[in-house]
Amino acid sequence: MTTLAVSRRQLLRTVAITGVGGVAGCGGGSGDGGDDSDGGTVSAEAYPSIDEWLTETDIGGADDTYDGALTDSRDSPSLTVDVGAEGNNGNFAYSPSAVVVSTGTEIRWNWTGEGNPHNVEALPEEQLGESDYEFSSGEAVGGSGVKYTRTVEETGVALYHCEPHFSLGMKGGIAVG
Ligand SMILES: [Cu+2]
Repeated sequence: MTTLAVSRRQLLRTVAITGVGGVAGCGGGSGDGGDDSDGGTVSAEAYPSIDEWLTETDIGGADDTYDGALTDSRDSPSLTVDVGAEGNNGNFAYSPSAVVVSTGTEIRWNWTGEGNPHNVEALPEEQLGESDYEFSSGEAVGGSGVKYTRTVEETGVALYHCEPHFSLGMKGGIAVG
């Protein structure tokens, strides 16, 4: 019997088209929330390159908002990442900074307007060489309402950072698939 892994993806696509959906709450995430529906976390043990990226201090700083777990967003057709979230001694963090999504997910980086100009850059050759994705939002810009969107189609890992605040630990990691 042939098993096609396509159906789940198609389902996600369908959801993406029909559901504009509410923005997921971005509340602190520090609690031990009772619901175990969606939006749980996954141990970073399965994603060592992300764990290394967010904790090492040889290339940029360590992200102090990272606690060894990835936000599980695999059931969502899109993911919003705040750019300029609280962390790293100011508003120098992405939130969530570590996340796992399914292929076909639209990632929406959304500037909060806090913490000076930011950008989003994945530069595999200048990072740890482990990012399967390369992308850039361009030069750092300030203000709120700035958006950068990218759909991740292939299985892999994206390691990215904010150029001006790299040394402060403004880094992110997305596991796809
Ligand atoms: Cu920044």
